Amino acid sequence: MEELFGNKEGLKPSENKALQGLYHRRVPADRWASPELLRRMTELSREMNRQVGVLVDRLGVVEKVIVGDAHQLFIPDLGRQRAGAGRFRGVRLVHTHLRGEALSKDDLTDLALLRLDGVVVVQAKADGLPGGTEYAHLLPPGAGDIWRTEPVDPYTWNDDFSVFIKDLEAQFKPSARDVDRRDAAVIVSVTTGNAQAAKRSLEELERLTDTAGLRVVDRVLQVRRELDGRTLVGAGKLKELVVRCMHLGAEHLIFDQELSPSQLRNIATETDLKVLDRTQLILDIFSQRATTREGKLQVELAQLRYRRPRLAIMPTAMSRLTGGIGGRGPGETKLEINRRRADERETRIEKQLEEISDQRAMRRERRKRVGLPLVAIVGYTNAGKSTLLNRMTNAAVDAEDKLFATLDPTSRRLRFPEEREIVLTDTVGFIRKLPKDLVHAFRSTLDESVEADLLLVVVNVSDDEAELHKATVEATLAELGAANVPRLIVLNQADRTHPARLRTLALAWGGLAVSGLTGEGMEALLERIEIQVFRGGLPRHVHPET
Ligand SMILES: Nc1nc2c(ncn2[C@@H]2O[C@H](COP(=O)(O)OP(=O)(O)OP(=O)(O)O)[C@@H](O)[C@H]2O)c(=O)[nH]1
Ligand SMILES: [Mg+2]
Repeated sequence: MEELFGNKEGLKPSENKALQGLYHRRVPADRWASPELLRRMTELSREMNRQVGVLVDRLGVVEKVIVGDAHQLFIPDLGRQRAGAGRFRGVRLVHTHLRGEALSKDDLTDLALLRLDGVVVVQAKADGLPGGTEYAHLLPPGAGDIWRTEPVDPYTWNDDFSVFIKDLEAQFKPSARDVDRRDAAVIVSVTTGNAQAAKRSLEELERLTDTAGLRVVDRVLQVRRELDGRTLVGAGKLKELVVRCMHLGAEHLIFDQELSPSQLRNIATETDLKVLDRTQLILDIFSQRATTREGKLQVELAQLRYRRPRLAIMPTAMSRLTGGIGGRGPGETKLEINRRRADERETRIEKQLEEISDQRAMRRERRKRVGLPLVAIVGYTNAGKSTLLNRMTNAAVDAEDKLFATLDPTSRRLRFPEEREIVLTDTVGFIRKLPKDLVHAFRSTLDESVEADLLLVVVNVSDDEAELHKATVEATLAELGAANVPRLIVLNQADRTHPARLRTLALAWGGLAVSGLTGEGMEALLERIEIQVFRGGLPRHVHPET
């Protein structure tokens, strides 16, 4: 016996059996529905005073029979089975209405959110025969509207369904001109505040998405008076987003705001898309880029912590919620484990990280004993920290126009006249809304900056957002407990900054203008470092050699 779906409460055994009988009906593959099927459905519907529906697949087979009450019908969970990005579900819903209602908002929502091939509604007349009939389907990109409805005569309706659906899907397919084969993503920001700031942050999210290996195909910014507690964006917007993703062949929906565990769950289950937030994206980038054992452990720890509350709320669907991007990264396979194992793993990593951190501290001690002051290069991601290290020490650290190019800090010795030396360390960049767990997971790496004798705070002053970047860096340093470490502001990328702006900022911040790329200002910078470290009183940790 095939299973019946929906609201089965109060169904008599005979009614149950009659409904089961619908599983034996077949629709010709090239028809939306057959007059016989429609008639049987309206008949049953009228007898039971309930809506009756069937999901029909592309071969014309009745996949599911659903029963509702007099007013509505709930479609059961259809799982994630779809032919692919930008494709439809492969089933259409055919169902009855009892009170002459036209296609309802619910029907159209199902159409969009479930990506049904189409929805057919047929009125069950008082005598049990089919009355007014209508169908609806989603519209391809550029049609101006999300969907279209069309009335038909249930007795003579002979539109070719298989041709129709093939055409429609072809119009939904991302164009073949697209040579970029990376997975497509739609990025979204919802704000109750300043739209301009949100837009900038969204632009940054686009760069992050790109770094993570996804292709941004659309950006959506919604300004709302209030955030929606359930799904962050409103219900209408969410529906639009799903259709947008379908039009563009995007499987990923990425939010600039951190989603609460329940928001993540709600959006993921309602849209059937891979849902990520900024935090998860950053974690994903980190997991792709970490190379040292320490870096990998740190990322895994942060991922475990991010996932824990989400694991609790949705224990069975973890891979779907937090599979990240293609499930890459060091910790990825281990993340499928259950919660208890996750806790154990977390404790183990914390211990291992402690050991590594101790070794690091010992190395620092040793350096201090031999009298080597430590200078750390800190700053917003992509500010030019690694370029500066390379320029100053002839190192060959990877420097590129990418967010988070550096994850594992590199240290180099730098000689000054009179046999004096410092150790110069490159560090992980900071970013706005940097997840707290990540900051803490990277504690041991970032301790390099906390314990430094001098911080070179590198700011890319050619960026419109330089002020915000600097403030973000200061805030993160304070969070790390490095608020009181002496610092030198480095106004980097001077070569492509307007001189007037350069002067204003240099005055305001008391910093030095340089270019890591051209080397301009380098001598002055070295001199300032020398003065601060060797002449402006002894470095914090260096004891006089008597
Ligand atoms: N024009 C110009 N470009 C620069 C300068 N300094 C760095 N860049 C460029 O900016 C980009 C980022 O430089 P990186 O040195 O990788 O920046 P970073 O701060 O180490 O970045 P992360 O490690 O990703 O946080 C690269 O494309 C550099 O070539 C500069 O002074 N002038
Ligand atoms: Mg770098």
